[in-house]
Amino acid sequence: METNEKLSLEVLLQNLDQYRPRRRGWIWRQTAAGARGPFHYSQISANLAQSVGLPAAEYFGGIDPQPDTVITTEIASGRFEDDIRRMRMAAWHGADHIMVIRTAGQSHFDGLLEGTPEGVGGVPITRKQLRATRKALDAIEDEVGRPINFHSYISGVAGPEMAVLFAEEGVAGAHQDPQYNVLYRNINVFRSFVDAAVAKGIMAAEGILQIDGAHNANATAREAWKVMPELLVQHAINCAFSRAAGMAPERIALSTVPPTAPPAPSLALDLPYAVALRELFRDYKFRAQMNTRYMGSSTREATVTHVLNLLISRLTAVDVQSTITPDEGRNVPWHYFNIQAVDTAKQALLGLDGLLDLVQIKRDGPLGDTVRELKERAVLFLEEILAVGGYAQALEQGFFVDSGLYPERAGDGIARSPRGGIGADTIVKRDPEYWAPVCNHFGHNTAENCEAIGGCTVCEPDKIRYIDELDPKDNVNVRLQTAKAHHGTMIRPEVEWAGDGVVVLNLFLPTPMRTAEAAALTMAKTMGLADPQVIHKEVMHPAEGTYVEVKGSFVGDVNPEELVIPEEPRRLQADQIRKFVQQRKLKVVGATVGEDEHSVGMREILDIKHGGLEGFGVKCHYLGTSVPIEKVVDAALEIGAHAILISTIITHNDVHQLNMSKLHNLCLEKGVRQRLLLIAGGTQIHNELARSNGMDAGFGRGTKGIDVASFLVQALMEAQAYAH
Ligand code: Z97
Repeated sequence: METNEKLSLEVLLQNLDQYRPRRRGWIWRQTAAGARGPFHYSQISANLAQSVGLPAAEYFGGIDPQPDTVITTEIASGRFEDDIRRMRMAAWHGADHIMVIRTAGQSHFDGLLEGTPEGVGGVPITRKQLRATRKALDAIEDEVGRPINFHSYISGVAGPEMAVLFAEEGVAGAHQDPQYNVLYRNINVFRSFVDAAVAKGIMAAEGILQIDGAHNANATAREAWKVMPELLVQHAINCAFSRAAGMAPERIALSTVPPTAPPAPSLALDLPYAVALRELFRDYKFRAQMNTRYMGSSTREATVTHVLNLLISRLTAVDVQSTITPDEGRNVPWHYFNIQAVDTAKQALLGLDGLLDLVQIKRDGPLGDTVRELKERAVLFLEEILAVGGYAQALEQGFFVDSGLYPERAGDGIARSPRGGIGADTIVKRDPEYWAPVCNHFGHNTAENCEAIGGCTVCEPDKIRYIDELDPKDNVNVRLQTAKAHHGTMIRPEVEWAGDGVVVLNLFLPTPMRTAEAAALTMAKTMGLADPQVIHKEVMHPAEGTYVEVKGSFVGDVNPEELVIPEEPRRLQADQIRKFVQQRKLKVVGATVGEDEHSVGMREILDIKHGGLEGFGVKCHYLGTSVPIEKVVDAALEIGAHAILISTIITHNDVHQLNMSKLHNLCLEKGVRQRLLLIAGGTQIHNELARSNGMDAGFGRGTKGIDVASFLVQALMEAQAYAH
């Protein structure tokens, strides 16, 4: 795959029947503490071969250190052909754990599907979709030079089949927790645990990392900060059950979540919880996810919560850092929010590098007391489960997802009958003659391994029957054709699917909220956006105004062939400029010329404070405003300047053009034009205009000191090369 070429879906979809995953099982990052640019880091891993660094990296020589923690992105557009492009962007920003959530609950499917149907609720997990995605990830990991863990969910009554499919197709991580099925998907409790044993046995054999589902209690409970004892209990149940099914502790990751978020005093509640959890489950891995329960539609607020959660990750332990997107609270996550959330994690983890070498968690005082109390509450909870007769009875009595702080009960828990639910009464006793279809099957198998059946599909992938598509109308080829017919090579904005046209407007409207909302929608329609919807609003003041975000679809297209793209000015690196300036001892003279009293523009370009030429070491002689052209040239000659910078704002009767020409001609007359670079600036100036009036360059609105400095250095370098 070429860096400057788009991923080709056509190539990707070819010969999928012959595709085999290049490896199986989960891969961790290796800590590689050391220097990156001017700094030393203690919690980083190897650099990527190619990547996109944080925006501020430009001040530090373009470094892009990678934290030691695996970083997750959750992709959920519902169309794998679009997800794949997003994965590539995420990997370049530092994600190496790609979780694909289906927009339809996968557990609502009672069996495995083939092909890539979209149906009503998004593409379900299918072999074709897994293969195409894993194949794309192979190419992406070659590009970034780091293994990428591909992840999905093993849930529902087809869980065991899904586990086999994942093993066959090289899926490296999966959510698996029988409690999830029971509580949130109303699957019969016995069926769920039997299925889980089978799925976990296969996951264990393949080295697939498991993430549990405890965090869902926090995401669901009414007063979610009170479920802390229960979260500990849910983790304990899944860990113990997983160990019994043959999983190694280093392949079991607890899905941890700080239970609350500001305006709650979150650290005081979340940090003791995190400490208690890590102490109780020392042998296990931690997948840290941000709090999603108290997330609304403000991306700013969600990002702050995420960063506070990242602080807890660095204060305790984290092996996998999740990055829920900051728009999770209001819609299906969008491309750029996935990437921004990965950057938020990378940025905060790097910023907090070595935190525990600097500060210590204070055990005596409120933290230690709460840690002890939480553990006691959790142990009492487990004892009560035993006292009422076991898990099924506790479930029936609504012990779980109750919003009381245990042992209090609010009576709002999820109650499930052990005799009810999906798949009730479907468990049959295994025949003494049972032959398991695949190796590492949980429980009794007449054959020791698959040799007796001539190899299973996990060991002999050629035995897999690959079905490309089942539905001639609902499949990826049709979707790609439709997208192409609609958009071809035209450019359209997108946030989720190719050519969806979705854009967001940010508006401040000086009216109360209700009026602002209606006005924003009218404005979006006037701008030509289809289906406008208000996706976020915030009162700035009840009377003075409201901030509104509106999404809508841009229905036009832009033809890239017809675009007039101005030549990109070449900007040099600040260090490169500084070095050259120092060697050549660059001097310039600057003035606002003619009868022009404007001074701000020229001074911004010269002064050190806002990144002007002085900051690069250029000696600047500023002559003031309304300076005659003759005086500017004389001053330049007197100090031996390399360049003259004139500023001209007033354009009445084309005086700006006259002044530029005058400067050029005077330098010619004096025979010094060759040794002086002439530069003009001002709001009405642009490069072509300046050059047509004898200048070497012209700079207009938005110019920064570095633009002028880059030009100066490049022009002098070229002159030097020419002279040689
Ligand atoms: C997370 N942001 O990263 P279905 N099993 C478990 C789960 O937690 C889930 C599923 C299966 C979240 C991801 C919530 N978790 C979303 C233990 C879902 C998948 O089979 O599609 O219904 O659910 O944990």
